[in-house]
Amino acid sequence: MEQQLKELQTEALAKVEAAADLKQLNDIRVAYLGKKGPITEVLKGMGKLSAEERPKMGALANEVRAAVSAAIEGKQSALEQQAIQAQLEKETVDVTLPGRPARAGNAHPLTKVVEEIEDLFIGMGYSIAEGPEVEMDYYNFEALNLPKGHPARDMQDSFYITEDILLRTHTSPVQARTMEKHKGQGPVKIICPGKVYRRDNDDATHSHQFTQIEGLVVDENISMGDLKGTLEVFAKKLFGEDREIRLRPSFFPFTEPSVEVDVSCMCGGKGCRICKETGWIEILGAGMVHPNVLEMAGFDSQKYTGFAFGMGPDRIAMLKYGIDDIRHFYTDDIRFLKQFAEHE
Ligand code: 2NL
Repeated sequence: MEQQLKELQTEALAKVEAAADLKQLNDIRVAYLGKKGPITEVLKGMGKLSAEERPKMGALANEVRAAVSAAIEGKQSALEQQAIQAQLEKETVDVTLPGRPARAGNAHPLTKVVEEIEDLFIGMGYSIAEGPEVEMDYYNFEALNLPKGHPARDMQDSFYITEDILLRTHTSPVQARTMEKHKGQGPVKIICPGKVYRRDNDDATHSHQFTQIEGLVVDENISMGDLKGTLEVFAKKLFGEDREIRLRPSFFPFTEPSVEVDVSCMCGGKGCRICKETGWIEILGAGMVHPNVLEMAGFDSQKYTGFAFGMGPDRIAMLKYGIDDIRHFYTDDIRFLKQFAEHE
């Protein structure tokens, strides 16, 4: 029996040593140390032994068990250690590699111009108002003194969704809506930036989608002088303190009188390609809010007056950055857009 037990121990230890992974090791544990294992089997023969021999064999059996158990534990931690080592080697990180910088984007040139203009007017006490791009005929046309049948509401010029709903053709409906909310109480002092839509054949200077910023001031005693002073501050801040503005008479259905506003060219009046040799560049349209527009929005046109203006940031950005084609703003060519990054 002693011989049998010693052989079992040698055999078990050899198998433990040879175990290639944790599963094999566990199978060995179950096979040798389990209740139905060979050690238990050998001890069943104890009945044939003398009273003297029995405790010795019991002790030896326990030694064998302990030796095999210890060998399994030792092998188990060795295998676990090996597994961790293998994983570490596989997932190794080279901390000396140079980092990959996250690519920072940049604001769209139109966004930059719009934000610069917004900041200018915020500095003069204006609030920014926004409204829907899908607009009702009433706010887009009717409330702006453009009654049914007016040529400016021609189906040819607008994207209609239904008879009464269209993509706004200017940001004026935002101003009409804002005035209405004031319920006849001044002052109103807002600028309205946003996307507008007209049916147009796209070319270098026309786009069916473009950007507009309109401004509106309604209060008691607002005069044409306030309009001129405001636009002069605006033009000098945007283009430079050395620039002048001039007003020329014009016509808009929603203002009376109406003006076209030019800023003096950076050529200093000598005449160049940009100002087409005139010394002046047209930058916006403006005027005194038509009394009909005030009345339709709920303002008493005897008590209140106002001025309004509208400009195209697309055109201003083209002038400012020397861009020759309006389509660059809307075709999302990253090579074009990247030129407006402030760093890199
Ligand atoms: C232009 C001219 C203009 C307005 C827009 C306006 C809005 C209301 C009342 C009166 Cl609610 N006027 N807006 C006035 C004059 C000119 O835009 O050339 N825009 C690109």
